[in-house]
Amino acid sequence: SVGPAPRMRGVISRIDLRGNPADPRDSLPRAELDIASAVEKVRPICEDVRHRGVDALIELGERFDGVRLTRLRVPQDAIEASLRDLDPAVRAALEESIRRARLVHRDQRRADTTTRVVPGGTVTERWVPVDRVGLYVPGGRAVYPSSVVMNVVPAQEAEVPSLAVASPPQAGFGGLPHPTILAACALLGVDEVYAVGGAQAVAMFAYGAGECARADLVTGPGNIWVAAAKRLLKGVIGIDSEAGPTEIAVLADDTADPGYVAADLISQAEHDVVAASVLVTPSEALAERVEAELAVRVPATKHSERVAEALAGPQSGIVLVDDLDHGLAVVNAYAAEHLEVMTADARAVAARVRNAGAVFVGDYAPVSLGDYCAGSNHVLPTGGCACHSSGLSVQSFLRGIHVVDYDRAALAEVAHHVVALSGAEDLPAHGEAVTARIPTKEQQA
Ligand code: HSO
Ligand code: ZN
Repeated sequence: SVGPAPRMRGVISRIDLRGNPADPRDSLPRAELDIASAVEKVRPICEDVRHRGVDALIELGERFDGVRLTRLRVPQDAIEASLRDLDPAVRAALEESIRRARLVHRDQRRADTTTRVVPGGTVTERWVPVDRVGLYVPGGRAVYPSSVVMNVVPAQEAEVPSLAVASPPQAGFGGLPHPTILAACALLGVDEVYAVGGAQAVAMFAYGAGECARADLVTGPGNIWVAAAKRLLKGVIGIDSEAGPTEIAVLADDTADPGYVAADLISQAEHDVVAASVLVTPSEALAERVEAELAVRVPATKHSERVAEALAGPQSGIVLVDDLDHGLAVVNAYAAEHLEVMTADARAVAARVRNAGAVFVGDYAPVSLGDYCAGSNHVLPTGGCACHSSGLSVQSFLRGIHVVDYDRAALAEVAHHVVALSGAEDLPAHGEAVTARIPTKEQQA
């Protein structure tokens, strides 16, 4: 990095970009994840699943999850039992989360469009769901029934006809995936669930194995091995994104409540020691007050060690900027997975954000609302990918098929242009496919 050296004061470092007109990209904190070398490690695993199918999956489950299964598919009665045993408050919350996500995702469905290019010549873009999707749900420290909701709801609203979930077997639960994962599947009406985790789950969906037919697309978060398998098998199977560690950026001025800012920075740091929490502010006074809040709140939170490590890491920091315009340039360069805007006239400032997975406007839209119950999706581009990619949506499960429908007169009208372009590209047989139908004047003579 060519930027100013970060200074550590207390729980989080400070990066002073004031009076620094250079491209902020070079000075912003961001961890690098070495997926490329993980790809080499998962390659033999994926090959093994490809060639030996279920036998390989059973051996890999024993090796990586410490459970030797006789059947990978979770029996229907185990899925139903998990729902019966689910805490009623959690059940009610999941139901509300599902209801809100359905409202939002249903509205995302695109209508087919038909364009009449000329009389007798139309192009229709028809949106068709993929035939089958595999949804990966992690099961280590991160047991997130909310992620089941965020993956399954858009797939269902896209009307994907066949949908399966894979989640690692848990030794503590008789080799089944975590019961809250199974309960979320039950609430969503998902009955095809496999106790398979990690890179091998991605390979199972890509190649098919035993009862699990191959899928066209795999979505869902995961650790570095899952990300590596997605990168390796992309092409064999479609993927959503590689989903790196969670990030929150907050753009705030001196009108922001430092307690809210600190709580939100901590909330995403709670995910992982490599999670990123970044505050961008033109206000040194706010920076100081947020640091003071962090000093009180970090030791008091349940996962304080993990949070402290994430906040102290090189991927987190408080970035001081000249003014809000500079702040916007910085957050746009950073392209955070989640961006909160807590400034005067937050809505107008948020409207100027160009790069972010999701934007949270004002004091009452913390990221954790979006994680669970806003109706928005929480599977979002990380690692700066928000400058070219979107979060998961109904669109992620659809393909646009162009349907070209021209009658003879419409083809005849444009025939000479096709012939001219085919000649220019030295592909005369392209033109001949047209003149076979519509003889040229010379052919007619
Ligand atoms: N913030 C995470 C999603 C999540 N949070 C799941 C809690 N549970 C990545 O967007
Ligand atoms: Zn979260």
